Amino acid sequence: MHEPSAPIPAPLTIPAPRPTGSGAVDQAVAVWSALAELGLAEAVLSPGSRSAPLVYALAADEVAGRIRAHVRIDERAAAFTALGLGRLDPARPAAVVTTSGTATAHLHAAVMEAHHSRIPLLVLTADRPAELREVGANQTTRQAGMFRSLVRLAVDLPAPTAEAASPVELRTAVSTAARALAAATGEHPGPVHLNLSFRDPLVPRAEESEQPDRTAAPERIVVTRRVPAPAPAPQPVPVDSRTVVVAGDGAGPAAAALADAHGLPLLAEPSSGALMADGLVPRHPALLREVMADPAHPLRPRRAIVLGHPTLSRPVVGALLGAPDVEVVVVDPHPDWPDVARRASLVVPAAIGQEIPGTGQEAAGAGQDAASAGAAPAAPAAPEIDLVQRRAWVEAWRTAADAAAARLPQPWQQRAALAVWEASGPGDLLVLGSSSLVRDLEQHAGPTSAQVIANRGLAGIDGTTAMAGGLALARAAQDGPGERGRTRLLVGDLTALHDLTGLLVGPEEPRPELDVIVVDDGGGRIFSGLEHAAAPPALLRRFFTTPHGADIAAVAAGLGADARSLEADELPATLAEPAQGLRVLVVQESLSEVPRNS
Ligand SMILES: Cc1ncc(C[n+]2csc(CCOP(=O)(O)OP(=O)(O)O)c2C)c(N)n1
Repeated sequence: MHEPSAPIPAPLTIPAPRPTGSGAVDQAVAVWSALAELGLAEAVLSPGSRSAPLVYALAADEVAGRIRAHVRIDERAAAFTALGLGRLDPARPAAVVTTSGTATAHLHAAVMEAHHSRIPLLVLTADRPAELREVGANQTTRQAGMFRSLVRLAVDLPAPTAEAASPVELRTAVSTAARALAAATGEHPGPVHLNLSFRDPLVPRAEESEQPDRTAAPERIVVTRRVPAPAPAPQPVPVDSRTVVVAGDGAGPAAAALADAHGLPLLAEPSSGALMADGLVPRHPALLREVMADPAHPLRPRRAIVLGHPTLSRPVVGALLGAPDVEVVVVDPHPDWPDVARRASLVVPAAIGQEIPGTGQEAAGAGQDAASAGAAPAAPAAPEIDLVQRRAWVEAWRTAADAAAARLPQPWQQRAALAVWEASGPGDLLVLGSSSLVRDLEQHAGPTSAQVIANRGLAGIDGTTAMAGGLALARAAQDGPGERGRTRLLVGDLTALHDLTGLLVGPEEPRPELDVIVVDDGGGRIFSGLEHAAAPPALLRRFFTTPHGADIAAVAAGLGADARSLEADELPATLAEPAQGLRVLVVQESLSEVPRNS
């Protein structure tokens, strides 16, 4: 028999909502009450009529003050804001609420990112009742189930009775909301979709005098609380002196712990959450390219243990994890583990390293080989002390990585990215956009104690500013005053322009404390470094680089941000200034040479 490991939680109930004269509002009150009871504390709403019951319900006595509301005009910005708001605490996702029709389509990108990044997200879309579907009713489309396999749960909840939701309708809504939250935060975290049909009236109608006796104890509705399964038990993974640990996006401290327990080199992405490891090999991609191009290279690994979601560099994802002589082991508790080269021989939900005996000598040999090639001083060979040999190997990796990185060009954009990286320390949160800057940091940045987050689920350039705003708002709500550092977002100019509505935070809304640093080089630099670099220059420029000629600081200021343009050399000093509110710093190489649309 198993001993119970945790106290049994007490049953959870909410009061049945007081009748409002609108079944839709009654049901919305019940849904919010249940979600609040289960820990949901943030909701992002976009304006619309069909979703009005969810707005009125937020102000109802049963809910008021328990869920913080944020309003965004653009549903895509709303959804990415919710993604950021729910990202720091996997047990407390945020909700996004829209009206019916095309509004729902704008949620799609955030739902995709939430699916691939495994971020809990509650999507609540309002819809018309069955009698108004497929008959040409205004703003009515086939939105039930529209996110298909991207969501962990999709429910098309029928509309409650017009004037008052019945007990079974309320119980159904509450139980569905609880099930949705459990699915979003369960063993495979991600987005869920509740399509809520509302029948007129959509506004509360009851006069105070018509309310039932407010002193009577209301009937209570049970709220299902699902206790999540315990974290999976670690399974042994083979480790030897030629093993490296790869920490992709979101790998977390487990990657650092595994590497350090065995003295292994750790090849970590900036948003891995593992950059504190002793075995970290900063600036590894250029070296890894050399290592994997040479089957006899003294640093060549024979095994890679992968945690998180690696996507950034071809030397890691293609050359290392695709090499026929490298055994790939993946550590991932979810059914959609990453294995791009389809070479993983073992997948475990959590790992504990198990040394393969008899390979200790080779680590010392590798360290000495690399050192004699001018890469690292050899540690004294001490075969009986395995960790000493391993340290020599890690040192050899580090020294060779620095040497390979030093041979690369250092464009001004990269220096700007490093200035932002270096300005971020303990307590700070750095959000990285997709594209070249995150790769610059993977190639050139050192360790950091700042928290680093990026949308690497699908690496979109959409919604990044809104997502960072959500993160900043969540941090402000979590921490006591004065305890948190700054939240910064580092993006390219196309990424910034793509999500301008992410800057649109109305004057009555909670305002994110956020620095948006835009490295404006007049288009997408990334394409010049890919195979398209060989394209005819005019074609590369117009169809890939995509010059825009926009004055981003002026646009951002027009949207209400405290925005300014500055030259790259001014960035370190500007970042060191005490900052407040939503700032946009548009960094250019030289302010006098920026082409503008007239
Ligand atoms: C929504 C979306 N559209 C298109 C892309 C393809 N894409 C990847 S990077 C990029 C250019 C980004 O340019 P910028 O933000 O200026 O960054 P830079 O490359 O200059 O660092 C584009 C269009 C994408 N990732 N996501």
